Amino acid sequence: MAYKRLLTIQDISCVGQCSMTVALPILSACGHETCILPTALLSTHTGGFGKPAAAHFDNVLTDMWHHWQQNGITFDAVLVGYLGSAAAVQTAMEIMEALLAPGGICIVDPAMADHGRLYSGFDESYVFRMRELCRRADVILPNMTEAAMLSGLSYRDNLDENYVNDLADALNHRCVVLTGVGYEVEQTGVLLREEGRQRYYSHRRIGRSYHGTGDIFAACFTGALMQGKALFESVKIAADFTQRCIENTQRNPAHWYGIKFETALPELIRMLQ
Ligand code: PXL
Repeated sequence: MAYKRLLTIQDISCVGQCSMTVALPILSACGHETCILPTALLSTHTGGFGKPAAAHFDNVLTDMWHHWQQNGITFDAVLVGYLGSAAAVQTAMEIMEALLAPGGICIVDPAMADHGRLYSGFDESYVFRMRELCRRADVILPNMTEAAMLSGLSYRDNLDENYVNDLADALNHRCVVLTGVGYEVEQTGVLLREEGRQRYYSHRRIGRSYHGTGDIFAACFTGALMQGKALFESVKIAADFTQRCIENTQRNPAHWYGIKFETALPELIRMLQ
């Protein structure tokens, strides 16, 4: 198994099974040294608990990575997730520029929107900055809403292949992993567009949509890719793992706020062997 040093930059939502509390265990289970840069501390995610208590770390982010730089610390991959402020987007951009090891890659999940709407607290200027960040990434992982916002096309929830192709074209990025691409009620999928070549992984859509699935997918995709799996193989592993996590959470209304991803970690480790 490869052992890479990764950095993930995202918030810590203390309760809610998303962002850092999901990425760190998944990347560790994938066998990688995982360093973290938390951009903010929130009591919960912003998806259903009301307004969280929050502290943003904008003032210390630059000192943090400068300290790493003084120590000659670099990363084989940087995974960027939910950031939460314009300053944190700027920091992520600077880190991607300054701290990548030779041959290292930057993966950006532009976590800012879903179901046709921005997450609370974000506005057009955040989308603009995220567009800049995505331009600098090697791989971007938008859902359909984020892809529409990044590309400037209007959002649609009933998809057809023409619209999805137009969206992938309009993103105009060398490597896009588009999630939530479903054409039927009980089906969804992931579209990989890489240097003009396109592949689609279709899988069963289970139940309603769950909070944090994008974060699970992004961490698993990154962990698999850094284990030397090919891009499309990493897409499949991440989609299968996410689906298994959802299966393990279904039929449990008390668990409306997140995904029981921990229950599927042993399976992920097997998938990577
Ligand atoms: O899952 C993405 C995410 C991460 N962090 C916070 C969020 C969300 C989505 O709503 O609110 C704080």
